[in-house]
Amino acid sequence: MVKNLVSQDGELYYLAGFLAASVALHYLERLSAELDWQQEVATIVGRRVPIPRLVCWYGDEGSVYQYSGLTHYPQAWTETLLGLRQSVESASGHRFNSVLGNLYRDGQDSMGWHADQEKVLGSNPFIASLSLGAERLFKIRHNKTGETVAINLANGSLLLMGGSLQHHWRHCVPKTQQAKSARINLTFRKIL
Ligand SMILES: O=C(O)CCC(=O)C(=O)O
Ligand SMILES: [Mn+2]
Repeated sequence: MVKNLVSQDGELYYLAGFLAASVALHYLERLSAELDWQQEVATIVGRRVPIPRLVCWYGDEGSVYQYSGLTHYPQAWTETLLGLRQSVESASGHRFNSVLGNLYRDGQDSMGWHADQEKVLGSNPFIASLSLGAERLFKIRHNKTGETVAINLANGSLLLMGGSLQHHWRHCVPKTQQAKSARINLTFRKIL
């Protein structure tokens, strides 16, 4: 049984070596070329700021997703993504109808503190997050106690978030001088 990495208020599991390193790097190359990576622009206090990573959104028709004022209409699944979804579903025992892709071009790309708590995900979403390429630090902090857990997300690893985690904890992928190369993260989700 895999150990829950948070002491309270949710579930967080880390599976290192979910994919073999060589297989994961192969997917990194393939998805870098194959997916429709977009530079999105967010409006923050009236100013338009490019978000510090590239993103893409794939899923079943109708799995429309909104966050930070941006609406994502999914593109149709590719064969590669369907294969990965199958593996992630078997390992996690959960079904997913969409995937958000994040491409961190190097250590200067990042994701700020947030929780995945959009209404369309339902109250206690189960999210499976696959890492390909450069290792990056993932931090998660409890909203009340400030308890922080840090995990190096290795190439080929799978991180699972569930239970009430998104109500009580925020997570981020900070900038770093260490990572010089690219990382793709795929977060498989279920839009209700
Ligand atoms: O890149 C990661 O590991 C985290 C991605 C994430 O938190 C998200 O897409 O909501
Ligand atoms: Mn997230």
